[in-house]
Amino acid sequence: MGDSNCNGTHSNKKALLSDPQLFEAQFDELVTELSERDFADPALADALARLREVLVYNSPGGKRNRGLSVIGTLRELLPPAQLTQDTVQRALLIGWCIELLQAFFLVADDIMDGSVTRRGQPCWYKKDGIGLDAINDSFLLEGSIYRLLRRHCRDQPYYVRLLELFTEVTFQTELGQALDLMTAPPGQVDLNRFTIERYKAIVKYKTAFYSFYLPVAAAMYIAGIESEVEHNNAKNILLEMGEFFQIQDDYLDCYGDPAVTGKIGTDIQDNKCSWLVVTALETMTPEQRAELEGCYGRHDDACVEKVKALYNTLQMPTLYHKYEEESYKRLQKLIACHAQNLPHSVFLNFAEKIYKRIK
Ligand code: DMA
Ligand code: MG
Ligand code: MG
Ligand code: MG
Repeated sequence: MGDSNCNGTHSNKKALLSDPQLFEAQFDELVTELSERDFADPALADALARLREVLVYNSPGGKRNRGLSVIGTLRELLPPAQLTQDTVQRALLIGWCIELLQAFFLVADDIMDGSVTRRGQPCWYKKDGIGLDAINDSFLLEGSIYRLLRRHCRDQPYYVRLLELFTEVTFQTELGQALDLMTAPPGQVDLNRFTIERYKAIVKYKTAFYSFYLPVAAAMYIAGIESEVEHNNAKNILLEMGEFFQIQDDYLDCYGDPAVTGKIGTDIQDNKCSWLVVTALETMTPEQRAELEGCYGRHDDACVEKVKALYNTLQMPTLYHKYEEESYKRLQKLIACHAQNLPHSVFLNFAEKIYKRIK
């Protein structure tokens, strides 16, 4: 998924742009389409201006990995001759739909997690005059996905598959968020809840489906690959990658640099079933467990510092880096035996992007 995807026809200037450049270039058009073209009723002007504002505030600043991997995967699946300009534009558009799905989840997630910053700016609900109206804004972001898919893909043979994929993955993510929230009731610390089994269920559903399976499955449907066996093979590998990705997210919540990640961690305060707490519990003494019981899940800065000090005593960064190495090796094996008919590059490109990331 490099920057040199200048596919053929040099007569068209657009063909000289890289996928990330084409992707960014599509955004303004998409905002205009959603906020100006669809509804002619002047009575809606204020609401559509709000939609524009929501889109513009909550879409930029991310890494774009999810959105760009639709076209990235498609380029691995189809020979260049079959990749017409239209197909490329449609794959980018579907990529934007995944970015919108992500924006929808994040606006809501930040409210539920009581977060302060996202992508280096205040969370949308934290802005003056927004507050819990952000809930409806998250619905607008979700609804925008289906307006775009309808306008751009309804005549495609894969349209229904794509709709089912987006709705299914959305529901899986919502179930995952439900597990995440139920396992972290505010003010009720119960370390017995934090098992590795519960952890794996949470991250599979809240992160892996939408972040990893969704973009690849979408590209597979565009390329005409519908077989359940093929999709399950891909899912196997991608859910494993998704699990690792969330483990990284949990690690970075505590050990990342907010200037780089763009967000300030809240997992300790929020009583979250994070990889750090689950793993730390496996190695700590009963005394340390009692100490943790007293300071986890509290919004008091001194308590948070105590938890972090305990993580350091238990050498969590070292354990994490060990885990990262092992996970990388496991993944390489999984790709070697499960990728089957799919090009290994589809998965290797992904792996390259996520391992050793710092944001
Ligand atoms: C992310 O979980 C899951 C979704 C569906 C947004 P999280 O709360 O750990 O994410 P973040 O660290 O980005 O707030
Ligand atoms: Mg969060
Ligand atoms: Mg969350
Ligand atoms: Mg997190």
